[in-house]
Amino acid sequence: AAAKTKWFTDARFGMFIHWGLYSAAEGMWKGEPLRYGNNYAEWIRYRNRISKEEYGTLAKRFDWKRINPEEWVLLAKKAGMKYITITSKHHDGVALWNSKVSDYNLTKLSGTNRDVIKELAAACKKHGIKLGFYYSHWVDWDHPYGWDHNKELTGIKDEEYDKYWQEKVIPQLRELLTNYGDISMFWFDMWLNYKKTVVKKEQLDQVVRLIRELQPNCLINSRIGLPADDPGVDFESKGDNEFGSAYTAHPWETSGTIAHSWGYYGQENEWKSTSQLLQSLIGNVSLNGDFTLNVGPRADGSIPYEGVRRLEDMGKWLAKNGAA
Ligand code: JFZ
Repeated sequence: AAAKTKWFTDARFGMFIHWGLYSAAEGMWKGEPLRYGNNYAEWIRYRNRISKEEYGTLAKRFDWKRINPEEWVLLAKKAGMKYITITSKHHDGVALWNSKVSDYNLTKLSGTNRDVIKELAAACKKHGIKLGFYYSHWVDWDHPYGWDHNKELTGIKDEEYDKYWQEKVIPQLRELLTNYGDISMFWFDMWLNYKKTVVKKEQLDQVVRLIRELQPNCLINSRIGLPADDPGVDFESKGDNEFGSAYTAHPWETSGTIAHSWGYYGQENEWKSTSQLLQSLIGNVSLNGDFTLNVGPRADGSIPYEGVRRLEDMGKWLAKNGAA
């Protein structure tokens, strides 16, 4: 197991990318700001109760002449990062790739022939950066039987939820594990405990088996919802405020975002300072952990200047002071 995770513990620093239809909304919907909650711009479909059809029109705002995933990879390299984890499907249920499982994906909705995941995979390969996929398995606001928090009130039958799992989660993961070359990790999302939610242990085990079968070297994070010492978990994902917090025997990382929101937020005003970000990185590395730092590009693919500047400054610091 140690050999399998060596690249990850050696990597120290990675890039998280939150990018999807929500990036085009920029935290505003029809002149109304993102409704109150966690203030995450990527939650706008749920917070502002946007219909499927209307939400889909955000795809028209993507500027395909400008979008170039290779730029993300080059920036990651400049910052001294060794891997990239991108939101292949966030809670909104929209696949970023040209998925055959559901037409509700970025390629089809924006009427392009581009597949951003394919382009990112090629750029990562070209520049020696490892590629991982964030995939929202538990929450899906699009599939009629996917989980959204309204279902805490309405309830959902186990058979219905399994329909979502078998119709969408499993076939989409199969696509991601088959069509995009070597995948270094799957970063599943949400703290969930299968004993307390709609998700069943067997469903999580099914996902683990699929990954082990198709890509035995691909790492799986603890946010899949299994205990950190479960054989299905390769590394532990800590929360945004758990930098260098507790020693753990397992390989681990903290994911943090460079501002407050994960997805692009036009009104963002909580950018972390470069020294705070460096302290998070150093704090984790001192306890043998990684730091996965998130950026939220706009719908034209560009990363805001505030983010670029911080990543470049971190890269400069690392070039001077980091271990080779
Ligand atoms: C989740 C997502 O809802 C969010 O949109 C983003 O993708 C982030 C990386 O993950 O948000 C969480 C979930 C749990 C905690 C914090 C953010 N938590 O328990 O601290």
